[in-house]
Amino acid sequence: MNSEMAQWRDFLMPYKFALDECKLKINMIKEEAFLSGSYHPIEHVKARIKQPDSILGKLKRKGIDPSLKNAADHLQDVAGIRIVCSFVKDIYLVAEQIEERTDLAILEKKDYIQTPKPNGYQSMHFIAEVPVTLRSGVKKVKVEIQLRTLAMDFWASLEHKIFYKFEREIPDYLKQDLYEAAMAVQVLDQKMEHIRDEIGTIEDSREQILMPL
Ligand code: 0O2
Repeated sequence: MNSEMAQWRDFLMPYKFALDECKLKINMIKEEAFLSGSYHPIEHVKARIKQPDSILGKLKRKGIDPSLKNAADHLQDVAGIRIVCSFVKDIYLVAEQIEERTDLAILEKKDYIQTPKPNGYQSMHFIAEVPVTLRSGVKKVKVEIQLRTLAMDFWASLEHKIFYKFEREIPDYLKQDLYEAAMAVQVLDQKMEHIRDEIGTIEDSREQILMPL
């Protein structure tokens, strides 16, 4: 392994461990609800570490000299975890549980559901700080936690693909279509939540499995 690769490996390692810790905590929220037979608001969870070329590209776009030190100091989303829920209310329920945890610190919260971005993007973002125990001691590592509904996730993943396909310059006619689709996502989320509220709690038909301890 050359020295540049070794530097990246050492840089990314704490982010990987922070992400592992974070996944465990989110899965605990999910499993606790499931195993105790109460309503479980999380559909699925995905995690990713930003690739070196994306890290350097993001620094350059921000007008910051692309170095590992600057990535650690200026980027908050080298490690990212995405929690996808069925309903908007579930997002706020999970967000509350995350904020109440004492094993991570919330440094920042952006509510793009209450105030969507001008392009229509909706999600709740947290920047969390997770303590990671390394051979050299405890390091506090930042992880971006995104919470979305299934419909918001559908929109954001398509918009993301289009954004990259057009090299970050989405043509106006598509911007308009995407904005209209984002408005449709809002309406769909409201309608689905209304239906859910009408019928009351939704029971999960899956068998409850007793986990071996
Ligand atoms: P990628 O490729 O997903 O990693 P900041 O310095 O905090 O003001 P930043 O980091 O852009 O700026 O913060 P923000 O707005 O919280 O966005 C962080 C991430 O949220 C993005 O990471 C995306 O994953 C997602 N995101 C934000 N806005 C949009 C959007 O308009 N559309 C989509 N599809 N995703 C969005 P990256 O590094 O931009 O992208």
